[in-house]
Amino acid sequence: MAIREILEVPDPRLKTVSEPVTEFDDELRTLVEDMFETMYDAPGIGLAAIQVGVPKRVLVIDLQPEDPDAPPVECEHDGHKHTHPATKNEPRIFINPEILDPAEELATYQEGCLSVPEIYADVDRPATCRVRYQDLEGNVIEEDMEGLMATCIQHEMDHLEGILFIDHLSRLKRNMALKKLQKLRQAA
Ligand code: GNR
Ligand code: NI
Repeated sequence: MAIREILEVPDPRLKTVSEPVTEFDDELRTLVEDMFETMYDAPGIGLAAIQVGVPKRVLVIDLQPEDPDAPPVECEHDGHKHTHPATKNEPRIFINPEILDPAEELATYQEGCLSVPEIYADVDRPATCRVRYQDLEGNVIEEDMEGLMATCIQHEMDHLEGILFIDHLSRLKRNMALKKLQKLRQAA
């Protein structure tokens, strides 16, 4: 496993339209492992392969990343005392995902993106949707999404088309966001 470098704006590779996965092989499994490690390290709740420079239609999501600062929970069973992390990870893998039946109703979330660090803005997206995707073995699965999961998967699917959340903002707001990012970088 390895943490990979996350591409940031204005890297032109972030505008790539990613290619479908055709081989469900070791290379894919290594990519997915590295994406989780990179996402948890960042930390973020989702990551698209293009964010680590790989133009393949692969997403990972975990809405409940383990909080490294949370105090561990002590528990006792079978006569043994032990500690475990306070939150449980829920890693999800989506290969070749497609959105079906996006709701007309919109939901607004304040979004951020590991490729647009330290910038946050409200984005409206369909509140619910159905997603058809493949798992690591290539099995096709359909699932209904709502809440933060619906928003997050739509944000990640945009990356597969070379679209960033700031592309959903007005030109004025997008330019303000990019200027702010430039300033933050100069200060660093
Ligand atoms: O970590 C992330 N948080 C987030 C918050 C609201 C909506 C979408 C996201 S995804 C983002 C990680 C990322 O950049 N994924 O592409
Ligand atoms: Ni993102």
